[in-house]
Amino acid sequence: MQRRNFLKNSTKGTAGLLATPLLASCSDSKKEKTIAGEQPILKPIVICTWDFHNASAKAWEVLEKGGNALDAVEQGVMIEEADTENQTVGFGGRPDRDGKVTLDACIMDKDGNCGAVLCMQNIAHPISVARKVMEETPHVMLAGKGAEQFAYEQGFVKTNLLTEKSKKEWVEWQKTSQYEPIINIENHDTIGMLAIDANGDISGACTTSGMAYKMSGRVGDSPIIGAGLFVDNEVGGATATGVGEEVVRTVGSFLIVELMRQGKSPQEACKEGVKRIIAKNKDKQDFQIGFIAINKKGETGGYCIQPGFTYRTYSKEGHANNPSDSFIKT
Ligand code: SD4
Repeated sequence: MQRRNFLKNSTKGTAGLLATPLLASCSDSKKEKTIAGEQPILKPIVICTWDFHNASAKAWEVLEKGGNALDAVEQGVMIEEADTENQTVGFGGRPDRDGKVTLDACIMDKDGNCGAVLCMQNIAHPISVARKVMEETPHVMLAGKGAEQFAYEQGFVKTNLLTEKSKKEWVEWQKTSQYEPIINIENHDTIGMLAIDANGDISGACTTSGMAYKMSGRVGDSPIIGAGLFVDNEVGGATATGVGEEVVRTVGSFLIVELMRQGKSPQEACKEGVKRIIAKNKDKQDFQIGFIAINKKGETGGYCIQPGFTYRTYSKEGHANNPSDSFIKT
């Protein structure tokens, strides 16, 4: 039962009796708050797109030691940025059609502070540069050469991000140069991560090398606050993976957080977010979008267009790779 409904009901003759235990149970903010008749808040907890066990385990390690959600999501997604086997994030990411690896990332904290880097080259951990943009500059986004220059000023080291494997595949792709920005289960692994720490505060991070062989200068949803990621510490957070252009068109993550504010569960909100995208693409649904969300109670959800999307959860209740429900069933 929602707290507001509970209070409404409690005025029907039993207010005096019921109000006291309710207020008492909420009086100590350090304790896990419970509202009469509701489950206790599940925290800390971390959730991320796809089956990124190592990334979610790293974030959980930070949270379990009492670390804050911002450090947890940064350190969690850094695992994927460093993993050259993941060709959609950071070092080892697939290049644009000119052979340049350009990275997008953003981060958002409990106070609504945020930072992003767009289309940045030669830096292995764009999420940490995004955090520096948030913490060390009066700005929210830095793009291209400016972002790279700022990273060097902050002590980041120039790194060639194009691995032999990604280079070989790009050389092969050039034989046809067929530009098919279709994203499905086989060719994308962007990581979006949301965490609630022991204080109940929420932060999120999202990082990607974007679409393989994209046009030079192309930026997707992942570094765009509101599209690829949004956090409101009063409500919850959401993040996305898939065809960024479609996520931007609906400002997907912001939409999902607002739907949760209106009372939808994370699951219902993600489903509605996907339905809005479907409504704009009535004749063409051969692409993938996956949304995940978490609310203030630690409830989680995910929804996607094509079957195959999964998301990881990690809390004291254990960890799991959860298959997401999808709009298209087979
Ligand atoms: C983008 N949303 O750049 C990203 C791509 C993605 O897994 O999610 N790939 O549009």
